[in-house]
Amino acid sequence: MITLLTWAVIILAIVLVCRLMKIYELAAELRGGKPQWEVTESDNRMNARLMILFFLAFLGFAFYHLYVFIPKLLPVAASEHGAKMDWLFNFNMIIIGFVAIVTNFCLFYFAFKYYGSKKNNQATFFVESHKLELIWTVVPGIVLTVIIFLGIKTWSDITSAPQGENIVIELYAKQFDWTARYAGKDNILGKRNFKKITDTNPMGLDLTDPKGSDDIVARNEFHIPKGKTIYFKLGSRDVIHSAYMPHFRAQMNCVPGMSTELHYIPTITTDSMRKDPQVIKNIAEVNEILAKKGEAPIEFNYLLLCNKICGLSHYNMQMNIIVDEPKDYEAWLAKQKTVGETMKVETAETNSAGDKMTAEKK
Ligand SMILES: [Cu+2]
Repeated sequence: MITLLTWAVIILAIVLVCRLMKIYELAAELRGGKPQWEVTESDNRMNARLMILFFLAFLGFAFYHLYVFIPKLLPVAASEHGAKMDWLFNFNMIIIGFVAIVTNFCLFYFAFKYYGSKKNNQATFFVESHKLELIWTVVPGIVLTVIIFLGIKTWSDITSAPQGENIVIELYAKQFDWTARYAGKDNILGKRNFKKITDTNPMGLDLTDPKGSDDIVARNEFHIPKGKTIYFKLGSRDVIHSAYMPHFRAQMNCVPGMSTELHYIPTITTDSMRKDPQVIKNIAEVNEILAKKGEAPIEFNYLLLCNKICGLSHYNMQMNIIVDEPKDYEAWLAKQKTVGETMKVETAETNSAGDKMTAEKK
């Protein structure tokens, strides 16, 4: 409410200043000053100086925000290809930034230099210059080709099937949560079929598929080992979701009825990332805000988020990713139950519940 009132006051103040200026001009005209429509050389000079002032203010504003917000961006990339993506991003931003500054400087500087004046400072006029046209076509052409080539190469490295040993994990999305399924000892995921979806089998796992019995299903959080290739297969049960793992610079759509994939090699464990100075600082800032709200503090975690607006609880569709040292990962994995084991327990439970009901009916 206070924000709304503040904006209302600012807008009213601007309207008031405009009306006062109008009254001032009309009064000046009545006193025999210059008519409103007449633009003098000093008006032009004033506007020319304002052009330069605007350019400098704009530049200052932009750099100030870069200075304030860059430290709040994501910490260092936690995957091998993430470092390449960051390099590519910075490379693009430097080119875009350089071109934006140069073109804006020219725009405002020429408006300043050639302001309307009786002095002879007219710009040179020429109809065409093939040489100039060639330069401004060929140079951007070459730069864009380099950018696109590097982008396509990095993209295909990430999305093509990985070379050598890897750990297959399926990320299964539904409104509104994630399930991770490890392919188990055989590293092959068992089949799933939407017709087999039930309350106890929300992924629709095909329990008759022998390849699926060693699969491991993880909810709430999933672990991956540092330094190993993780080969993600992505699926969705209902609408399009998008698996977004910002710390690893990875994102891919999850589309119902088809399987998409991507892979990466994690390079920093969760424990080491928690010791990163930028992470410590940013988490401290978040915890300060939480403390003011009377909420419990949080710890840094890598996240799997949904990055496709998929419905009402989309904002809350997330899962923690824990990057372990390989031996800790093996220890965690050894403690997990396979689909064969859990489904047997659940089937037994359902059967015994069913028996109970039949018994009660009798
Ligand atoms: Cu979503």
